[in-house]
Amino acid sequence: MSAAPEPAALNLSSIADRFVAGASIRRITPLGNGNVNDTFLVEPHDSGGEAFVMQRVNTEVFRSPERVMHNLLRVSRHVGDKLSSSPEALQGRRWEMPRVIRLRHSNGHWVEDQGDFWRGISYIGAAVTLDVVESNEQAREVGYGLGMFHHLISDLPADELEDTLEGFHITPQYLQRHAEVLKQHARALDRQEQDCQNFIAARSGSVSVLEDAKARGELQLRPIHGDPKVNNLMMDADSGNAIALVDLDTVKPGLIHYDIGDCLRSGCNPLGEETTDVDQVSFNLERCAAILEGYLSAARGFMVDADFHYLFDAIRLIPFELGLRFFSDHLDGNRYFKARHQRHNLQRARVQFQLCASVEAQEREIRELIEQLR
Ligand code: GN1
Ligand code: MG
Repeated sequence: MSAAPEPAALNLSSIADRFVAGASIRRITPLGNGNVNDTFLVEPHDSGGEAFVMQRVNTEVFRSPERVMHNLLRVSRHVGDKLSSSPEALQGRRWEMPRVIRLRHSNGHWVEDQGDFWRGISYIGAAVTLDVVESNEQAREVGYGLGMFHHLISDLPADELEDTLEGFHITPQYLQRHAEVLKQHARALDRQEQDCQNFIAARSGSVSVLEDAKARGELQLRPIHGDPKVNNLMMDADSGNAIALVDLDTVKPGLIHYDIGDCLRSGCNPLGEETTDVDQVSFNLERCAAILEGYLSAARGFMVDADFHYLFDAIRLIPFELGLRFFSDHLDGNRYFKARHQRHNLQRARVQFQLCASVEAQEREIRELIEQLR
């Protein structure tokens, strides 16, 4: 786990004061449950000001945080311009784009303090997030949210975004790194670890399906979110409508398939990715139908035949890839994903592999569903 100081030991107030006057701050509390960055909500006194989200970016993961900020600013500007010039894109619904907060005493957008990198982002109020999808209506909204986000950034040229996380979602590279971790791993694998290893070995021949399609020019690099799991979607507190996709660190050029696969692996797992009830994990087909319907209601305009052709592969691959990432990190001493106990990342890996197996067992039904929606 990272050697950076625990957030509790940090002087949060003095960092927050760089973004808004300290005297106006009522409290600072941890927000959400991200696996990589540390996130806080900074709330003002009743008398004024707006709440905002303050984050310490994990620079072990994001080696060039200023490039992450470049992407964030670029995407916010693009969507802001697009919404003011063609508001009809929103189909009459509420949509919010997180804004980067400027420092009080300079034109900068971040604070570097004792080797840490901090930034502020506007907080989207009157909204809730879900850790698991509980109904098909919610599933449809989750799909719509990702589709709308993709739609809004679909005309931003991918080459205007930096590659902030090299190798992110490139499954063959994770497999390669895993082989190295395994080689360095000193002790024998226990039963659960060996099951994970066998699961990976049995699928090592099919991990490059999306990268191969990209190399052949069948799939195009586009701007993507990178991490559209369900709890990164904000839903309007009254209507339940999806109104924003947050956590924009991983926005960069990629395949929309990574995003669709990630959204489905998160939204179609009713027990959630943190469950300890691994054997009960399954991929819910109804939720999948609803998410894809919602997605296409906003995104159909830019989808081409090849995009549909590789959808099933993405739905199978992304839970496999995340399981592989968790398992590698488990063997590597939990250095990437924050873990609350020694076997946490192993448990998370087993959940994703079980989900992947459930996708494989329903391949025919999922492919039929995709054909119907096409
Ligand atoms: C990480 O930190 P968080 O929870 O937003 C990870 C995602 C994983 C996710 C699994 C930069 O996201 O790729 O899907 O955990 N983010 C990064 O919960 O690796
Ligand atoms: Mg994230």
